Amino acid sequence: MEDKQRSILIESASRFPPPQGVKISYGTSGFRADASILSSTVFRVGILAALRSIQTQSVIGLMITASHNQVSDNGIKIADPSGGMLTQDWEPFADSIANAANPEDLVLLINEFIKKEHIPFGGVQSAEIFLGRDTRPSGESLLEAAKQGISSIVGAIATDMGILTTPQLHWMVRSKNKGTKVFESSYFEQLSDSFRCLMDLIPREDTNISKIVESLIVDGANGVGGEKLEELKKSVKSLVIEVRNSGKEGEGILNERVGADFVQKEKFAPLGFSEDDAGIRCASLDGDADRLVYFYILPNSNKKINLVDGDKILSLFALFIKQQLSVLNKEEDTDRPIKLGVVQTAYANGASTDYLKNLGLEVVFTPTGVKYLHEKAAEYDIGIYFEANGHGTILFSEHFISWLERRTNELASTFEGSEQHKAALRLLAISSLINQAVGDALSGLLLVEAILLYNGWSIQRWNELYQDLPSRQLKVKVADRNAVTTANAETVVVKPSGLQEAINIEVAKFPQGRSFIRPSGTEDVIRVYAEASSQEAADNLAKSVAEHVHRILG
Ligand code: G16
Repeated sequence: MEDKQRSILIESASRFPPPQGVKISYGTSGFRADASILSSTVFRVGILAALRSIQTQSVIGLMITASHNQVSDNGIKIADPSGGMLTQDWEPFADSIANAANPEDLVLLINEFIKKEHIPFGGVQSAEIFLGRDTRPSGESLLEAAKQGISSIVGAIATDMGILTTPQLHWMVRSKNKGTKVFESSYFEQLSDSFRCLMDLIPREDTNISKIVESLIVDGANGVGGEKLEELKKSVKSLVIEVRNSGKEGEGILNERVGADFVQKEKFAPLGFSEDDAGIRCASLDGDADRLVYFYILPNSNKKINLVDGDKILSLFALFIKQQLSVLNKEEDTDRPIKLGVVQTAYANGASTDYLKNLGLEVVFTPTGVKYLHEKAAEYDIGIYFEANGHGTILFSEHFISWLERRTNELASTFEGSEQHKAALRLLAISSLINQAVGDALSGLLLVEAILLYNGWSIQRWNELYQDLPSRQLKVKVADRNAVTTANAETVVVKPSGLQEAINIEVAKFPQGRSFIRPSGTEDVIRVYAEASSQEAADNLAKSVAEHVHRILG
């Protein structure tokens, strides 16, 4: 490293000293902690992003957000050139620089990494990083720290894209690197145009549209998603959407008893909803709008809900795509069978997995975190992945899209307007509507709405696809959550010894019992999941497993 570069780094890093006595770890989707201790981490991630941009000769994205966490937390997510999460190979480097004790150690680590990764560093170099942030009050100063980190690498520039949802920033990075438009207006245009295209392909005479055109109520978690949905609404006039908890001044606090995480974990209506909304189709976004769940309030239930979670969204998408493929895929049309696969995690309700397998689909499991699911889904022509918490999307391989485009053109010239032609057009519209960079609550919501309209289904009918096994999730605060290691897509505890045996004994007591634990990568807790044949049994199983966690981990 040249002297000039070294001294810029030393000087700027000295303005962002790391917090004393705290180890910061790269978690499920980047760094996350109380905002007050994050400036040095965010500054250093700015450096990492510049190096990644130099190495890949592409734009990298940095999003300042703590997603579903409480408002006093913040964090940073990194978008790789494809728009997906940072490659896992770079995570150890992220960890090590975040924890370097002083500027000299930091420079040493950077130097070693540049050599190890053969990054063409020094001389004439350029890097560009897109920055975005959600609506957290700490976002502005952390964004400034990221800018300082970026500008401490010679030739690197930061482009502030403003207040965005996380998926919008990932979409912009992907678009920029593909050479297409990156404006926020282009994002809204792509979503609304492809939604309209899907709507035009609905066989109107068959649908009972009136049943579901009644308004959809969306809980915006008092975050950035509510504001952006208001914007999107303007160009999808065929949907009647009422946004609550939209983040407007005085409406409530970000993620506090609102949002997808709250609704999914508590199975309870968010603030701002009442018994008067019973039976109406409702949806909930999380704090940075990369998760989506649906629900409806049960009448006279004190705001209890029926949750229509990520597993049911996955099932709706998988069923629809499978139907379109079977209309389209006459044997003679393809040179090889189209590979459609779905990816879930251990949190997927057992009933959803059975349902998907009964549809004849290949179902595979990965650990929690979209970075794992996304990677797996990319192995298919069409890979659909969803976590039960509502984070997921659909990936279409380039090979499949080229085939589909060719096929659509052939059908347009021979069988224009045929069911086969329409199925091809629908699949193309989905590939453009769904955000293929990362799970996106807004694009997911439009696809759900389009499919419900196509099927003429109410939310209640959708919910009847299968009946969830009762489940319960708990959080346990322990002395050191990193003392737990797991295997087999997080279904088995490897360490500490004795814990898995204790879980097995509990599970055996309950018919259809299943339970696992894992350290959260976004909060300082151990998560406990339990499933059983009745709600009471699932609650009891979760409680007894949580007690073992507490007993063994302190
Ligand atoms: C992030 C990840 C998700 C993961 C969630 C919870 O979501 O992107 O894949 O499911 O954290 O992770 P954990 O259980 O490790 O806390 P988000 O929406 O919070 O960014």
